[in-house]
Amino acid sequence: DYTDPHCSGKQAIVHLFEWKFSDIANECERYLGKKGFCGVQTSPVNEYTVITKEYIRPWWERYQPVSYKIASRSGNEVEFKNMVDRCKNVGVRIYVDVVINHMAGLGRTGKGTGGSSFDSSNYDFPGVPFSRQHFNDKDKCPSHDGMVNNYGDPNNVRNCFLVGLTDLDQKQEYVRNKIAGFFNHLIDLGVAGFRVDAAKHMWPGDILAIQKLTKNLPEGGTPFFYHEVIDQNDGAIKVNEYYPNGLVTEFRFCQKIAQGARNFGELGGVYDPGWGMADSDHAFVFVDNHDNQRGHGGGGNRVTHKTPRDYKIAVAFMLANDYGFPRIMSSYYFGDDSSQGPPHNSDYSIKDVTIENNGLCGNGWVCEHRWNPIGNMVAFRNAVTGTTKVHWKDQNDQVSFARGNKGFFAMAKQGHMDETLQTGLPAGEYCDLITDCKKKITVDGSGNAHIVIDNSEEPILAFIVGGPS
Ligand code: AAO
Repeated sequence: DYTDPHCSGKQAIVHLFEWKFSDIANECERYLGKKGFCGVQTSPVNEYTVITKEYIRPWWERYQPVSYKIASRSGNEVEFKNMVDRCKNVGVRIYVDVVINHMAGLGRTGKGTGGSSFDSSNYDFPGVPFSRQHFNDKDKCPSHDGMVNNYGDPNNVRNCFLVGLTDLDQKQEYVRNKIAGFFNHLIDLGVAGFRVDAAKHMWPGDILAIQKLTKNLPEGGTPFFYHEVIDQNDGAIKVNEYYPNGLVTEFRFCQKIAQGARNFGELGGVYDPGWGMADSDHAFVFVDNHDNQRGHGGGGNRVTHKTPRDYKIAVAFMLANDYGFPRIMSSYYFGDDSSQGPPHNSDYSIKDVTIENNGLCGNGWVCEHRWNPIGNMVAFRNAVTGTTKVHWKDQNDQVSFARGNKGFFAMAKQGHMDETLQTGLPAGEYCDLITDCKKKITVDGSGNAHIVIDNSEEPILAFIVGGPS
């Protein structure tokens, strides 16, 4: 079952974009474990190009592999293993972003982050090794220049070069075995699954063949796989082609939740099956990702940390809602420059994530996952697993609903909510998760409660059966 994240039924992961392994391990121990996070998605961990030509050390250099050695700006294999173990000890699993569609871009040459030499224009990657014969030939690619340029043609999307990245041929047994060997190595080190980068640009059957060569986890079961496929109803590739392979990213959710956060009247329709969106059991959902928060990968007009109030609303709603498997984005601050890499020291080593007295992060790290309406909603998502939305109410840019008889959620974009609402929950006194219990809510014998939300930066309220008291 490629859709099982192997985290004891927990329901949300966080992408600690560009974090060092040592900081991820610290975060597992000091925050993520306690808050009930299922796991962490890391940035690519295998050796890649060191880009200093047109830009110095952009974040996207990590998407140009040189070998499958674990050697990145986040750390080496020893540090990686230490992180996996320390996180696992507190119930948090590691999912690795794996870049297997291609190797480095044409024209790049030199030594990678692990010291392996390479020469992309000659398709020479001795660190694997891969050579010319392992890459897609121009005669298989129907575009004139060998580049992906027609999203209406699957042969073009999958056999040509994505933005000049040397495209591996996953039909070959040799290539499949090298990739599966990389996955198996990561499994031996204790990871629980993979985000498959650029899955849209590989044939689903080829990816599945690689998944079948991949070993089970030591505790049993196949690893978790989620596939990056940007399907915004604008090309030939559809998310449902990837259902046999596991979960698939649902980028239309990013569009829908952005509209909903801006106009609550649209929140009821964030899952729109008529628009081709993946069913809940296959959808991997997020408000923004490391690409579209900065205009890459079909981005634009997404809600991000740059508008914190809308962002908290969007992510809290995603977690309260009953659609898909959610990933929370955790970013570093950046300006207009969409290539800007992570906070770094003068030698370009990545800066530590520091934690301030207020529990938020310093040194340039945003740490959205530590914002109360985000981090504390993970407990809500876990508590309401298996229930559906009931008692939905939606008027005047205010929304409220219950999840079965397990949790109640409300938020008010405009004005002040002051209403008696049916919560569907057993009588009792409950703690508001968003204010860390500063607000209490009393549910009476008929399930009603008086709900008050002020017009604040965090106009959200949520409580669960079995929550803190
Ligand atoms: C860098 C340089 C390039 C250089 C290259 C090689 O920027 O100039 O040619 O190196 O030297 C990341 C960066 C890239 C970077 C790359 C390698 O984003 O800028 O290139 O690392 O360093 C497509 C893919 C999707 C991909 C996305 C970025 O389908 O898989 O592009 N995402 C992943 C990663 C990403 C990474 C890679 C893949 C590569 O998450 O970080 O790239 O490993 C359409 C299509 C989408 C397509 C987008 C963007 O979107 O549907 O499939 O994504 O275009 O090309 C409307 C539509 C929307 C459409 C959009 C744009 O919004 O609704 O669907 O217009 O037309």
